[in-house]
Amino acid sequence: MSGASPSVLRALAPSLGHLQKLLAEWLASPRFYPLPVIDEAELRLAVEDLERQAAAMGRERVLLNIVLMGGTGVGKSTLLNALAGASIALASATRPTTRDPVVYHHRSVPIHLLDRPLQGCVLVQHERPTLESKIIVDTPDLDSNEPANRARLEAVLPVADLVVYVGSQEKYHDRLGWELFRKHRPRRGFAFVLNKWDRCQIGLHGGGVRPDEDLLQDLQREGFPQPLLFRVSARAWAEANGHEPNLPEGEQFRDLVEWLEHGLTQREIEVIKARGVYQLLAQMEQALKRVRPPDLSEAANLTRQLWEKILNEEADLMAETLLQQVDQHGDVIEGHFKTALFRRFRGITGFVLNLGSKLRALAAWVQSLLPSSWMKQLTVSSDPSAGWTLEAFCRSLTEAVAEQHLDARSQALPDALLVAAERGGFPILLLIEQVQRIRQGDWRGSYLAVLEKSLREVESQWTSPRGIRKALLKGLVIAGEWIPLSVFLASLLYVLNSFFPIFPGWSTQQLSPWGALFLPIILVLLSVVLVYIVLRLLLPIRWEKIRSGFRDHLRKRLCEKLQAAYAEVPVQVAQRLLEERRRVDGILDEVQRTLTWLDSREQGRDTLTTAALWEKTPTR
Ligand SMILES: Nc1nc2c(ncn2[C@@H]2O[C@H](COP(=O)(O)OP(=O)(O)O)[C@@H](O)[C@H]2O)c(=O)[nH]1
Ligand SMILES: [Mg+2]
Repeated sequence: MSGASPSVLRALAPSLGHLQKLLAEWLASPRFYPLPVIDEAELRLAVEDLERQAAAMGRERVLLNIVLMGGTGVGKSTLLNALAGASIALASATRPTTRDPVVYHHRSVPIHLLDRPLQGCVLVQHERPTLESKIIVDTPDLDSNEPANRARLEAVLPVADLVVYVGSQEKYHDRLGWELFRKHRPRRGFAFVLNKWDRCQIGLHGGGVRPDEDLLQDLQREGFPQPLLFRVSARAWAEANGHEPNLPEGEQFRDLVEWLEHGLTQREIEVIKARGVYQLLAQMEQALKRVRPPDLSEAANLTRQLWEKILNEEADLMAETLLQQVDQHGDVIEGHFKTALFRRFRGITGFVLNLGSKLRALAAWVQSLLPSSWMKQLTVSSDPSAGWTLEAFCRSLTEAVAEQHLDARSQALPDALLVAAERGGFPILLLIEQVQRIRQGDWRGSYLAVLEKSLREVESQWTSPRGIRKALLKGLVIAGEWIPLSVFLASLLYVLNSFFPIFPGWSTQQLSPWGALFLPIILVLLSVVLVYIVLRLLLPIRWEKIRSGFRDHLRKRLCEKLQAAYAEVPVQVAQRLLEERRRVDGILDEVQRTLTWLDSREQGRDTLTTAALWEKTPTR
């Protein structure tokens, strides 16, 4: 990274603006894949940063924010006063004090061009042309007992392009300061001031560890092989009043001023800005990679397979449970099927076969007319035509089974599915909500529908059969219509012939009047009984026979219900994640394109400045 020219920065502005928009839109849109709080906070900060940088880079003059940061009493304010050559920042031995950051800037910089967090600070203007594009900020102590001070510092740090970390002989590696340094160094350049150099001298002659060397070693360990470090006696300069102060050996305030005024050329400023943007983008790249939803297509397929197996087994078990309950009412179902079958018959056979149910309907009607006290004495039959409906029958069955078994099973099923998902490598956190919602569905209603539908399916199989059974039934229906009628007509003729011989050749016995009356009836009934016997023999309706077909239907329907509810969930979730992943990839591509472009512009050359101000460990 080096040699960023204004044209580079200006060319960067639209890309940053575009990225900011993409990122902000994505953060504002509803997301299925959860974003860790820390990453979300980082990306939100990045949005602000991008907006700020895009605006700053689009301008004619690029400004550099230099923020003095350090523990309480190290002499930051004294240093700013020394730099300003006047007492502009309150420096004192008594603390803690609440104070606003002091912003030292050139007169030509209008307030609205200062970054927003700086606009509300104490603003001190100067007319030094060598500091025209540099804004120096004295901040409240980072280890202040006053939370408000810390908050003020935290508000200013994000807009720092360059941090001057100020320490003193007794305080240059305190925990809080070092933490802040570590937090911000990937994003900002760092220079170091070891203040109160006059005091350090005392230690030097005592033969102890030199604080400057100790600090340099610490910084080397942190990845700064050649940090920019100034040994300074700020108080001496602040109190000098234009006179030459009495300075300890190796004091470097002049070097610090020289660097600030002349070392940080416009070109250097731009390098630092470009580097800052580069670091911002590199961090965004890392954050986006972290929050990129995973591709779970394979895990979803595997999980679906595992689920299908579980759902099949579950359907089998549920079907068996329902079947056991239905078994207890096999006779009712037989009766219902028979009634339905009998309805196919017409003529005399139809009349006789359906007589039973007609009588029962009549009985039920009469019953409904009787006072209720009487009703109790008359047993209410579970018969298919007197107020009995398949729906009500199924409902009471379902409710009984649900209470005993099915409810518990439907509650436990999702847990089994989630365990299997884990085995399939699918993060269950992504499934819990969906699965929970399905679990809370109206499962009793589903079981009822399945039971009723299955019963109706077998009913139609048995009462409207196909193939050879269809032909048989058709034959029987025809036989049932014509045989009794023919028998009736034949017996009528026979009876008539016995009284008035119409056919002289047909020898008939003399019939008694009773015989003449009953013979046709008996013969007709016998023929109906015959049809009925043949019907029972050829198309028997017995629960044991109905049962296995019914079980198959039940299994199939239950399986369909369970599969429809659950099986697709992993794949759907994976698909959703893929869509979100594509969106993140879109932003990531944009970030990487910009980084590559910056790389190509900078041709990987480090200037002395960036080598010193930035840690060595590459962030990308
Ligand atoms: N001996 C010595 N004392 C200093 C020096 N610079 C600042 N001080 C004193 O350190 C105390 C804290 O200074 P101040 O600027 O308020 O520190 P801040 O909290 O970092 O802003 C004051 O009493 C200063 O006079 C220095 O170079 N040498
Ligand atoms: Mg101060």
